[in-house]
Amino acid sequence: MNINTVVTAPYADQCPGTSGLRKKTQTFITQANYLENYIQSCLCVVDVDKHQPIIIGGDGRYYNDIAIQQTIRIALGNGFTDIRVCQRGLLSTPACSHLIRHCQATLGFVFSASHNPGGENGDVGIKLNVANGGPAPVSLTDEIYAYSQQISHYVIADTADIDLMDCQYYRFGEARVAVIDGVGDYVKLMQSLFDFALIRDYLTSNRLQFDAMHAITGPYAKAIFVDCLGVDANDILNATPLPDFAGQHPDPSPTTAKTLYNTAMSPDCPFSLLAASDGDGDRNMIVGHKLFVNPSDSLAVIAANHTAIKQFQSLPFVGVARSLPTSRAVDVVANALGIDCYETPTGWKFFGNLLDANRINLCGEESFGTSGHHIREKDGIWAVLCWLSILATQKQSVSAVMQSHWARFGRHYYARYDFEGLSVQAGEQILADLTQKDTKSLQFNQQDCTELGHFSYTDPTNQSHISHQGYQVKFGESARFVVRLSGTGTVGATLRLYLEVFDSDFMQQPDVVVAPLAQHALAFIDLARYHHTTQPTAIV
Ligand code: VG1
Ligand code: CO
Repeated sequence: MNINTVVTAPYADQCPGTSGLRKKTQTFITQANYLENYIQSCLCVVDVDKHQPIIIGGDGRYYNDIAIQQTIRIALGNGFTDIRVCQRGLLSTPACSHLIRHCQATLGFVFSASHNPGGENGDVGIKLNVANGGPAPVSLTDEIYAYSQQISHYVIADTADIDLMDCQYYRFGEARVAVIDGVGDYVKLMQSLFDFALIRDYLTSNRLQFDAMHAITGPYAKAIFVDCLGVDANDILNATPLPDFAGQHPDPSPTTAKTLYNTAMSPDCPFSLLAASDGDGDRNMIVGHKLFVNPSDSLAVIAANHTAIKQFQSLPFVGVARSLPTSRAVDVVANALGIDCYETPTGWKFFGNLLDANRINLCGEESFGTSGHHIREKDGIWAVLCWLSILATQKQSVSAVMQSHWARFGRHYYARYDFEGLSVQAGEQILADLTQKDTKSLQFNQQDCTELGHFSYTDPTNQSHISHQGYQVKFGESARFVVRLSGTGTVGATLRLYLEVFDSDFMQQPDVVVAPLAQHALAFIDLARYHHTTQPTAIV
C-alpha cells in the first residue's frame, strides 16, 4: 500500500456547528481537498489508539460514496488498522452511536447533513462521534477547527475503492477494512430495550404508519417494524434511501412529512400512531389521529410513563435533561417524580456527560430529538418504540394519553418561529443588541419578567463552561421565550424564536395561545430594524 502526502491549504470556514460540519454539496465538490482537509484535521486531533476500531457510514445522500471511500483511504494513510464501514455505506446516527459503544471503537464518522436536503444542490455534512458514542464535545471541535486553520498536508493511501455491497474483509498490510452490517446490532439493541411481544400484540389490532422520508431509517424500520413487529410493509412510506431523498426535505415535521400528517388529520385515519424520522435517523415526529404531539410534550410523556418502557424498568429513573429552548413540560414531570432535571445548551453533545455520569436516563430537544441512556445520540426509531410501549400499556389513543397528561400536569403551549434568510451580520447584531435592552417594564399577561439574559451552562460533571447559548426572557413559570441563531444552516443566518405559554386549560389552540407572546417577543427583539420582514419563514 502506497501512502501519499498531499500538500493542501486551509479553508477558513471549517468550523463545525451545532451538529458537525455542514456545507453545500457544491462546496465539497468544487473546492479541492475540502473533505480531505477536514478528515485529516479530525484524525490528527483525536488522541486515540490507532489499532482500535473506527466506524464509517452515512445517511445515503449524494456524495456519501465519495466521502466514505476517501475517508477509508485517509484513515489507512494515517495508520488506522481496524476500519469498519457499513454495507452500502448506510448507517444512521443512532446506530453509529451504538456501534461505537458495542465495538469499543474510538470514533465514528457519519456523513450526513441530517434533516437538510441532499442532492447536488443540497447539503453535505460530517458528524464525528467519539468513544462514548456521542458527538465530539466542544473542546474537541474547537481543536479540530484550529488544526484545519493551519493544515498544510494530508496523508492518503493509494488504494482502490472498497466494494461496499457485501460484508467482507479487505487487508492492506497490517490494516483491515471490514464491511459490516449497519442494521443488525441496532435491531438487537432495540429488542433488548423494549418488550417486543407487548408491542407486537398491540399492533395486531392497531396500525402504525412510519415515514422514512427516502432517508436512512428505511432499512431499520423494515427490520424492526415489519420483520420483528408485524407491521404491513406498505405502512412504511419512502423506505428506500435515495441520494437526493426524492428531491424532498428529509425533515420529520408537519409541513415536510405532509402526506403522513394529512393522513393523521383526516377523519377516517386508520392508524393509531403515525411517525417519521429525518435524514440520519436521529429525529422523530409523533402524531396521533388529529393530534400532533409536540416534541417537548413527547419528552414529558415518556418521562411520566417511563415505567411502561422496559429499558427504564431495570435501573433507577434518576433524572432527565432538556435543551434550553425545549418547553418546561418535562420539568413539571421531573418535579412530580422527585428527580433531577437539567437544562443544557442546544445540541446533543451537551447530554453526553450527564448520561455517562448516570445523572439522567432520558433527554430531549424541541427539535424532534429524544433519547435515553442506551446510546449517546438522539434516536428516532427508539422514540417511536417508546410511544408504542406507552400506547400498548395504557391501551389508549395518542390523544387520550395527551389529554390525561395535560389534565394532570397542565399544558405548555409551544411554537418555534424560524426566520430564515437573514444576513449573518444581522443575525449576530440582533443577539448582540439584546444585551442592551431595558427590562424593567417587561410584562406578559400581567406577569412581570422574572429573569432574562444570555444563557450560560456549566457542565456539572467537569465544570466546563460555555456562554451565549441563546437569549432567554422568562415570566415566571407561566411564559418564556428564547432567541438564538441556528448552527446547522449552510446559507446566511436563521433566527429561531421559541415560545412557551403554560396554562392548565389544555383544550386551546396552540397557535392562538402563543401568538400574543410572539408579538411581544418580536417587539422586544425589534426584528423589523434588522430584517425586511417580521413574518417567519417557518412555524414549527
Ligand atoms: C438544530 C436543532 C438542535 C439539534 C440540531 C442537530 O440545531 O435546533 O436542537 O440538536 O439541529 O439536529 P440549530 O443550531 O440549527 O438550531 V440533527 O437531526 O443533526 O443533527
Ligand atoms: Co438528524
